[in-house]
Amino acid sequence: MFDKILIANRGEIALRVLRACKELGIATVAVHSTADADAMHVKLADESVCIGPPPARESYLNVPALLAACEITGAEAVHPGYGFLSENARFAEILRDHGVAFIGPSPEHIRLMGDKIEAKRTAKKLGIPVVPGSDGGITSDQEATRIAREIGFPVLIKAAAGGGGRGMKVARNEGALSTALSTARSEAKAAFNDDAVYIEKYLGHPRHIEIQVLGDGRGNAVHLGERDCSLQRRHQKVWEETPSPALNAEMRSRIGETVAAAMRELKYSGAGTVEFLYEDGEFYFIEMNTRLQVEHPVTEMITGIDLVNEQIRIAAGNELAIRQEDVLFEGHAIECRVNAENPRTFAPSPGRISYYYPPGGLGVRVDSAVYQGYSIPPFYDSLIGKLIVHGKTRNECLSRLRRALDEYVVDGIETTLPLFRALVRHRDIIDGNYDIHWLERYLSGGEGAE
Ligand code: MV4
Repeated sequence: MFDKILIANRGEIALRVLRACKELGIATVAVHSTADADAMHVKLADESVCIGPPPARESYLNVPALLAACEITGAEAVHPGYGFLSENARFAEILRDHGVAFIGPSPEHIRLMGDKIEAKRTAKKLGIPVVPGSDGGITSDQEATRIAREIGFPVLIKAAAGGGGRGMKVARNEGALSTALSTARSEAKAAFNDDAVYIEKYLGHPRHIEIQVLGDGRGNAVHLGERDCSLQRRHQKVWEETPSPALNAEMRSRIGETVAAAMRELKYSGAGTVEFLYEDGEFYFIEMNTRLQVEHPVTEMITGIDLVNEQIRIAAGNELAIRQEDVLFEGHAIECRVNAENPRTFAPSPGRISYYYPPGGLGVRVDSAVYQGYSIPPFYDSLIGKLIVHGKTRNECLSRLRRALDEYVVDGIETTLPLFRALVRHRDIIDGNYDIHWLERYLSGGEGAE
């Protein structure tokens, strides 16, 4: 096992990793920008290193500075958290070349899944159901037309280097196809310096359901069930829950087992998430994320498995200790992402937290790195805390969430707490009756928050 881990991140996820390290008896190194000198992850770590000025490009994404921090402190491994360098294959490779372990999958698997065309081709080959569409990149208007006629309109043009919703164009009919294709191509070139695009059947009203996996790189892998992340705004998830209100135990184990078998064949190492669109009873693979995700706590709440602890043990070379039959799903969990934003306009609201009182009690977990008197810097994402609630049933979970949201006080800045207080009382949410478009429709409908 490692003696010392460097955490190449900030905020609540840096704290999440710190906590796992402490429980494993591993010393921790925090890194921070000059804007984060007062951050909680710096206070709680055994050691800290300032790695640069506020812009992430010059600090949290500064690979030479991170390597130097490893060298100075003698850290044997790096946990990247999510975002920043967590899915950067080159970073994982550079660490390997410097004899530092990357707590995540191999550079090869990160690279493979980073190319959405290759990822889809791999998924299909491994027996995972995919969205009907082109088998690879589209090279001409004629090819696009042929495939679009085959699968039927509307179709969606996606960038190979995209993901997370960037660089997508819908074509509703044959007349719109050529323009959609060239627009998608030039946007992809501008955004990712890669104009490769592919084409898919456009699904009109899906849910976003993702499967959590753990693999040890030796052909052992398990799935930890699904998360329903359909409630999102502009490709930012807002609310995640497990189990999905749309699935039963049999559907869960069917898709879960399909994904786990694929990960065994891939010899996947570490934590990963396989994303699907789910519509009319069918799953369609869209992407795989080769990192720990923001919403991982809901999976932890219903399985009792510490995902970060498992990531660290796997990166240290240990065989997966969990067998599929040992994974039990108990109760229901919901996560609300509380942002420092106006709850109607979503304009960022950085500044000083004058009063802070997080909720507590049975089944309530708050993953946050803020504290009373802390000033949220304007340079990074606006997530200030994740409220995660567990209950025996979905209804118990919702009642507990209503109670916890009413207890939560954050003064001095605007937060999205009022939005959640409204959502948790909305009939469609109570009924679990929502798809990927529900929240944006709700927000534009003028129902407003509160
Ligand atoms: C789609 C789709 C409909 N049909 N693919 C957006 C993010 C990226 N991961 C994939 N995305 C979508 N892919 C087909 N064939 C609709 C979306 C989509 C979406 C997906 C998940 C969660 C929220 C979304 C919001 C808008 C569009």
